[in-house]
Amino acid sequence: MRVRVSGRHGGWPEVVCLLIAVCAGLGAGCGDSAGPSGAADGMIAFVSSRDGNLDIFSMDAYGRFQTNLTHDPEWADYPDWSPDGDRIAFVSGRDGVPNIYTMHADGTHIRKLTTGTGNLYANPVWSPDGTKIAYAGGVPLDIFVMSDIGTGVTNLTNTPLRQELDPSWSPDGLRIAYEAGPSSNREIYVMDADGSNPTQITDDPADDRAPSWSPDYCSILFSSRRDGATGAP
Ligand SMILES: [Ca+2]
Ligand SMILES: [Ca+2]
Repeated sequence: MRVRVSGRHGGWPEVVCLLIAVCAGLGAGCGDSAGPSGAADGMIAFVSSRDGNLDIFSMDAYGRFQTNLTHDPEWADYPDWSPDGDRIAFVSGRDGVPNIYTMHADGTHIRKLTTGTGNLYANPVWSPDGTKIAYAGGVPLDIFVMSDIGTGVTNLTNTPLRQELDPSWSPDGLRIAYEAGPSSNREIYVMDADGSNPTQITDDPADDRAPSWSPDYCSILFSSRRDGATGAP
């Protein structure tokens, strides 16, 4: 059985996790709380194949009330709660090809946000103010952001020869961390939320992936194979 646990800003990876202090350019915001994180009612979204294919489930923090929210013959993956806990963004192949959708937290009111006809989509993540969704898409993957949820799509990275994925919003919504590079040696980058000033912040021959900002805006957690761990986030 495959299970992917996701809070509001993506799952904590299951390989070696490292914390790096992101000192450059953080300014006075470091240490300020961004307010509540995670779903407003403390629920957890996760992905499981227990019902025969990948579906998105929810449960409370004690593992109770486990509920299949998608119930579709096609797969669903990459759940991410909206900051107010009312909606979940996710990727699904329910229309034959991958696209990004939202649904209410009880699995109802499914809305298709993208109209891809064969593109890859992954990692939709809500901005802290709930007005935008960043995601990875295209071939090779770039980081995109859609404003007004479903419109105004902008390619933030636009690198035709390099893969970017796993975007993570800083708690103040001003920056996005992500991973980039070949599949065998990705590095962690940070850019402004409009795609400007991309800055590489790891430099290691091992694979570095899946960045996630600390709530106090001072550190970024990421997974790495640099200490010999195996597995993939
Ligand atoms: Ca790219
Ligand atoms: Ca690396």
